[in-house]
Amino acid sequence: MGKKIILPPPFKIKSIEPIRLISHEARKHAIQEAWFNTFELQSEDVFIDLLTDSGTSAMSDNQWAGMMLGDEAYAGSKNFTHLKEVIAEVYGFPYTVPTHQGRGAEHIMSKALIGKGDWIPNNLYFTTRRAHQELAGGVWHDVSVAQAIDPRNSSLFKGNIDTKKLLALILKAKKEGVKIPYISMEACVNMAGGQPFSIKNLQSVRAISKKYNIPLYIDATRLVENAYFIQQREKGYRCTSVKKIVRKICSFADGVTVSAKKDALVNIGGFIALRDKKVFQKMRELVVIWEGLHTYGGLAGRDLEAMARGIQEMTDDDYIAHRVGQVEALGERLEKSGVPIVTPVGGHAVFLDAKRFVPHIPQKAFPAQALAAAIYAESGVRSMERGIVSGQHGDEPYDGLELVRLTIPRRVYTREHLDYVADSIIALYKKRRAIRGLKMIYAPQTLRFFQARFKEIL
Ligand code: PLI
Repeated sequence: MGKKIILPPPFKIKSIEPIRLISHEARKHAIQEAWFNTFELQSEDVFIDLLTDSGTSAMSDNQWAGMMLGDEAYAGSKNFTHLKEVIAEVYGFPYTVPTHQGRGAEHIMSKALIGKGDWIPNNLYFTTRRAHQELAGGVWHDVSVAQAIDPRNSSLFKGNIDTKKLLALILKAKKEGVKIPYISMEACVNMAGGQPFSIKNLQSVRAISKKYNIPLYIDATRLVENAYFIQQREKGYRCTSVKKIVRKICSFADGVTVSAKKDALVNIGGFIALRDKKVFQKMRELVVIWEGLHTYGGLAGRDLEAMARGIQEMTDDDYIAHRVGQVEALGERLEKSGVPIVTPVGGHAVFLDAKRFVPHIPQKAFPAQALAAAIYAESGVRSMERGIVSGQHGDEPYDGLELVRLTIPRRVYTREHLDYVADSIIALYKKRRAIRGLKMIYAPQTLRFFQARFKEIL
């Protein structure tokens, strides 16, 4: 048997942006200046930026060409008409509410649907989605499968909802007279490591949603990656295109909220798409107050056009296979060298398991935060903490995941870039005992990970 031929990216590079690696001394100084929080680093000091896949995609020549066709009319932009048509074709929803990004959509949806004291079942949580549910007076409830927070569990669909937990919550809510305004299901659950749900699970959740007359809204921010995993992993979908799977998933939902900054290959943008005309009317009224008119939602006409074209490009089977393949290849290299990661590798990122990478740092000394800072100082690679700093909420006890996310922007880095990332992390793993824990010296009330400040424990 010959060596497996790895296909190169299904695109070539037309425009470049120079990057540079500053000295080790300068990096150590930069991370101290940033209070050991990678969100506070200056982008110029970063060599390879794996902070996020959000808004960091490289747009295609087709998208840039579309930017020149921006219809900047305040009302009724033709780019919005195009966007609506594309969303109806790809996702299958008749009504679209544009927003400036995902959290704008989450804000409008939460305000439109949630009343004080309502319960919202979620498969784990995403930071901004949960924050908006709670700001609207709702109570977040976790109905994810137990495997979601087990970094070593090899289940293929760790993004599934535990239907028993969901049913129990619905029955409890009925008994206590509490309303459940909708079931919230995230595709490729970010905080679990980018883990997908299966169509089979989605169908069971839909059956429950129908039986109890509770709408189902999907966070479809990374739906294409979820659809790709279904194609590769779920029985019966190997020969179905990703585009068809996306449409099938949406056929089981009442609507979606989307941060178009991920799957949809744009630097800014988001939307809600849905079936219910009455709910749409309500959201349309709200969007005018919080985002902008219902035909631009805080975006320029050119942004709407780039988003419409990105949505058309994102379901290309060759593109998505390469995108997820790049993430998997980085994960494989790290895993082969013994670096502890979350498996199976998710769709958008490789997650390092900080509890095993730096076991000498107790959770109260923020192991994932410390590891993200150490990776930057070692290599100039920027990553993100996804552990107790991002996950702990108020006084709630927290004993869940302690991860560092190496997030791969779409169509931006080559195999050489990712080889450098792997080599640097493998080198750091060999001297991991030298990494020190941190002390938190400042934290904002909500979404503290963005701005929290730390000092090294000497
Ligand atoms: O960053 P926004 O406001 O466009 O989107 C918010 C948002 C909603 N849902 C999910 C699953 C997300 O991952 C998400 C944003 N994620 C960011 C910024 C990330 O770095 O993962």
